[in-house]
Formats: sequence, C-alpha cells, structure tokens
Amino acid sequence: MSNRFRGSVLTYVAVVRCKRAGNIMFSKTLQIISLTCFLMQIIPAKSQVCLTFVDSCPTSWHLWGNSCYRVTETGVPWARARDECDKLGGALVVPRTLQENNFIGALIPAGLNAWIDCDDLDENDSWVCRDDGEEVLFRNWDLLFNPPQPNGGTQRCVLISREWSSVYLWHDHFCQSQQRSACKKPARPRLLVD
Ligand SMILES: [Ca+2]
Repeated sequence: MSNRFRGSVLTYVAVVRCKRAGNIMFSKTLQIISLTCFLMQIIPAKSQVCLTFVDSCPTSWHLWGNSCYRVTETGVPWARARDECDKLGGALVVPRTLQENNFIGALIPAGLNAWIDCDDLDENDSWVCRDDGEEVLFRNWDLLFNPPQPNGGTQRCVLISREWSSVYLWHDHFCQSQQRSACKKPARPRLLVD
C-alpha cells in the first residue's frame, strides 16, 4: 500500500470514528477519542518509508543506460528521419558504442532497417555522425558484405541494417529510400515509494 493511500485510509478511519464520537455525550470520552484520531493521523503505519528514484521511459520507448530508445513504425526518406524523432520528443541517434548499437539494432523488426544520424552529404566518403549534435567517431560498417560497406557513390545516408546483416551492421544507402528511424531521448526519473 502506498504511503499516500495508507495516510488516506487512516484519515478516513479517524474521521469516521470522530463523527461517531460526536454522538457520545461524555466529554472526557470525546476528548480521548479525538486524541486517538489526532495520533492516528500524525503517526504513519510504517516508521520508515524508502524513496527511490529510478530511470523510466514512456510507453513504446525502451530504457538502456540513462536513455530511452524507439524505432519508428513508418518508413521515411533520411531527410525526414530527424523530424520523425522530433515529433516523438526525441532525436535521431547515432550509437556511440557496440553495446548501444546492438541494443538499438534489436529494436528494429527483422528484415528492416533504421536510419541513424550519419551521412556524407557535405563531402563524398567523408562520413559525419552525430549524437545529440555531438560528433561520434564510432563506426560499425558491414565490411564483409559484398560489396563492403560503405560502398559510397550515390548512397550517402546511413542505416543500421537487419535486412542485410544479422548483427546490426551499418550500410550506406540511398537517402530517398523509405526506412524507419532510430530515436533517442533522455530517461526521466520516477519516484518509487516503498
Ligand atoms: Ca551501401
């Protein structure tokens, strides 16, 4: 039982008893019952209450570390992927570690892919990857694919693939292709009362 609920129950019991006491004509008895009601309201049923903050994510988002992750349900061109995440209160992500990459990859439905915030649109074969606007150096290219990735040319936007890789490796791909988006946002602290 939560402390707030327990407090409400005690208050209710106290009020009921006090109201019943109002029918008693003996003032001393009334005073004792009133004192009992007062004590019941100020002394909690449990002497210690443990308050704990834990990270939590909204529905459809998945907690990893201090962040929440979600792969969108609809496919869009890469240029719209940031907006897709923005609409959900997040940002298009680039994983910073293999562990983070694989957590995100596991959220992608089998046989599909998800855009990440990585491209070479400014300069061919000069890949720029950003997480929350910060440059990320981690790469997870599918080097053993045929042809090895990135194979560049007019494929200038990057996705985590479950279509061509079973271990969530990166492929460059045509920016106009319709892919899902990998989004991230900070987890929020939630108060647990025990
Ligand atoms: Ca490619």
